[in-house]
Amino acid sequence: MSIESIKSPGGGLVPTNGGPLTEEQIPLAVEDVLTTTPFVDIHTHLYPPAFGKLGLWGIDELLTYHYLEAEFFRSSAAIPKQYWLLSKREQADAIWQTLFVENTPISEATRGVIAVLQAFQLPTDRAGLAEARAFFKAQTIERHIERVLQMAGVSEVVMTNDPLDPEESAVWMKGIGNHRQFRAVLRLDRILCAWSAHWQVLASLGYEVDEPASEKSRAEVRRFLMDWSARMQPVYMAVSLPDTFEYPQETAGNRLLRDAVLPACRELRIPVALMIGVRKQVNPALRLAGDAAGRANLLVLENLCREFPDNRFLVSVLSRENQHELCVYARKFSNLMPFGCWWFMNNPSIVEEITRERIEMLGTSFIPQHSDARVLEQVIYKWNNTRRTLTRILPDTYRLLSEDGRGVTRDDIQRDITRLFRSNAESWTGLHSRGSDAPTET
Ligand code: FIX
Ligand code: ZN
Repeated sequence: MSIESIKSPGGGLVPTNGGPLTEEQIPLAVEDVLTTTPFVDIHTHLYPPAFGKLGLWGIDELLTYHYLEAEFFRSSAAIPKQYWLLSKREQADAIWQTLFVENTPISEATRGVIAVLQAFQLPTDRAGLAEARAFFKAQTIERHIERVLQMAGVSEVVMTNDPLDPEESAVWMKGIGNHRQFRAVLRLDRILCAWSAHWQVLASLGYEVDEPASEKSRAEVRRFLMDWSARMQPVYMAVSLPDTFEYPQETAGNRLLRDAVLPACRELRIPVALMIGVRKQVNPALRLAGDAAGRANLLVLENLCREFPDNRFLVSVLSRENQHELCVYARKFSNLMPFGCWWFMNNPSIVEEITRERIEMLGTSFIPQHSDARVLEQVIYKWNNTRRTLTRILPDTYRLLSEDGRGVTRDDIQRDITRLFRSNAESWTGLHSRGSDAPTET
């Protein structure tokens, strides 16, 4: 006996017999498919247990997230210098007091902490953090990671791995097993954006490099990238670039991009992610919270996509003013894949604007979102926000398609959501490449 319909999370009945859905059934089916389809999180700053303290989790880390630190300094008389002298626990207490007790937590980032507490059935309106701290203290990280990713509806997260970060590279050099839910990325900001400050690290590791990034150097950097790729099996390489980034332009960074990074990516058949538009440390006193955004000249994309047709470029832009241009360039170059609503774009009202525009201009040929989570439990609220936004956008889109004369089935919706939140990322990156014989760390 075939099941004609299923109950959606909202309680309504959704036909599963492949027939066109009614206007009432479309939102139920969308909600059901969004809830039951595990997503791939293509950009995070999360780590599996093998990386120890590099992996941030728990209430004190959630509260001292740099998004909240930026908001804290706006609503308290605290001086950054004094704040940095406090312990992590004291910093978290100060932020909770200012943003959650003395003020209403209505910003995206403060609401996020409330949503996480709610998800673990912890009180959200206490004066102190004792219960929350006791709860997180009682968790074992392996089990907690599995549970949190399940709560977020995420099957795999992609990390951000800097081979020149002394703490992180020491872990990789020790040799760690693969974790089935964490995939690596070779993050190259130090090499491509600050070569003059970092080339000597490669030299000290035995690579014959020099400051001007000569031809020999570029070959040696390529060797460095291949060595680290063998160690990490990255699913892509990545770099964040300033709003002033230009290509072509005779810089050491551009020479290394052109002659080391792009050839290595072609050889490994993986894309490079360009995250464009950051203005680093406009207020250094705020440390990580001190970065800002600027409008970039996206002519760089035209030049790179045209000059390197055999390379694939995953692109995210930080400025709202660059979003439409990015969509237009994606229509011109099939080796360009827009991904995510990055950082200051990751606010529901802006995510909605960007995603509606992308659907209208690119159909399902883009990757709508990544969490950029720095603290494990953030994936819960960041993906909940995304699912909520898509629960608003997609029914509108399908209603318009129906009105225009083509019925929508549950299978159509499943195919589209799978493509947006899984298969675009899987087919574009090396996410599929790690063979089943690779040792897994359970
Ligand atoms: O460059 C990046 O990967 C950015 O996402 C981070 O540097 C930034 O600090 C961040 O956490 C944004 O959400
Ligand atoms: Zn990031």
